Amino acid sequence: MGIAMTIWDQSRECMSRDQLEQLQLERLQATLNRVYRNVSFYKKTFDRIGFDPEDIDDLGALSVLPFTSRKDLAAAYPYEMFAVPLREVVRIHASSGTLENPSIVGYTANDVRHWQDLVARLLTAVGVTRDDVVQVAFNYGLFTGAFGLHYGIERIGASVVPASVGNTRRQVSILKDYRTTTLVCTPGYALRIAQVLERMGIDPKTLALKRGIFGGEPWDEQMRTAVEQQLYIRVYDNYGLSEVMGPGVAGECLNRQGLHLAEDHFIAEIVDPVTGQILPDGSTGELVLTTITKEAFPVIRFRTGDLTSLDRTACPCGRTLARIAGIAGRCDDIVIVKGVNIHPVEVGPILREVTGTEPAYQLVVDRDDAYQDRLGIRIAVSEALFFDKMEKQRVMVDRLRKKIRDTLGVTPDIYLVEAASIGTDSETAPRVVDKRTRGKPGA
Ligand code: DLL
Repeated sequence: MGIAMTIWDQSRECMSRDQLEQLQLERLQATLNRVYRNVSFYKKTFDRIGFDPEDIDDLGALSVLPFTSRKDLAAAYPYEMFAVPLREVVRIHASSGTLENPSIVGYTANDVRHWQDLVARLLTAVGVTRDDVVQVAFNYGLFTGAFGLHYGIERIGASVVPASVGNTRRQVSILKDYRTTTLVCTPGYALRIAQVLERMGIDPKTLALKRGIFGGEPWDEQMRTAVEQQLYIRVYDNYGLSEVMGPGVAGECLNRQGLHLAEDHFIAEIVDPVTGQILPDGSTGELVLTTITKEAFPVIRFRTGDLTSLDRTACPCGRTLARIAGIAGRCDDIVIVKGVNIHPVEVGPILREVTGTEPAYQLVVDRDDAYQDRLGIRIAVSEALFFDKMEKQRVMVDRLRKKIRDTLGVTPDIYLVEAASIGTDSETAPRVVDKRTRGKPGA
């Protein structure tokens, strides 16, 4: 197979740095003008610092602009950040968080076309062609993962099987009977599928499955090895986030030495999460992304909260696009459990609703032996709450577990603990203890 067949868009993915930077500058200028004219948040921000989008004549000037945070997006709920009228929006998604005001994101017809192309790139980069049968085991819904990958798969002419999530035995039957060659889901769910496959007594060597393309949650080399060994496949990492687009932002090629970032659509910076200072290539810091082609939902210097580093050296695959290292963790307090982004502060109101008081609490996230995420919630017992009547206590714990499952989408283990073990109040105790390993895939 020649190189041309493994690169979806050679004219873009293999540009020289000079050409790429020229394209980035033109697109950045257009984007800054668009947001200044159409998004009041950016008009105010630019006016405040006396920035005129007409003045920008080199990429370095981007660094004078303030960051955009998730808080800014939440404050713009639902549509204030949109840069086009709703009648031009053809698709709406939301971040998988369940915060009261999640980020609602929109796409114009052009945005959707670009999205399909960027997903087609990352699929092609790991060898997917029209001969493949690709099973998408992401939740079809507001989450960008399923629909984002789905249309990219169709774009390259492969057969997409929109299996969605849940009912893992059925998932396994589809894998076997439909002769799936490529599995697309979170790494955690792939391991769950492997577990069920074994329980059903199916030998993975008898399947047509060749590769897995996983993303949407943090994982590490250990998980990659585990799933490769259990399913007899090659596994690739891909990264994205709804605020910026969804999947398609970055993905590994066959070399698996970092994830190629679609720099012709997004400008990446790595900053010190505390000071906001730009860090040199190779240093690990917070990834900051600016969209330069998005029409409906452009973001300028968006702080992703994800820790990684940038590598602009040439990749043996021939692509010139910079690579980010596999995500090493997050630098804010969002925690991703089973692919669901949880803001720890969301748990407080649920506890209040069910118990009538506001106990101190702490989230403890871990992985079991089969690499399945577990969410534990440690709640401080007090006189007012969880008095000594065992029966009442049990009923309350059950109600809490159900309420949290219904609200957050993840069923927690509830532990009642001495207040002292998590600090006397929730202000002083860390809200999240993440015990999962934080290795980086591809690092
Ligand atoms: O998870 C988009 C996506 C879906 C990407 C499917 C890839 C595959 P959100 O729900 O907005 O969107 O969550 C985005 O998930 O900021 C990261 O913290 C985390 N994340 C996504 N991909 C990876 C990855 C989608 N490959 C948030 N490795 C991001 C580590 C990831 N973390």
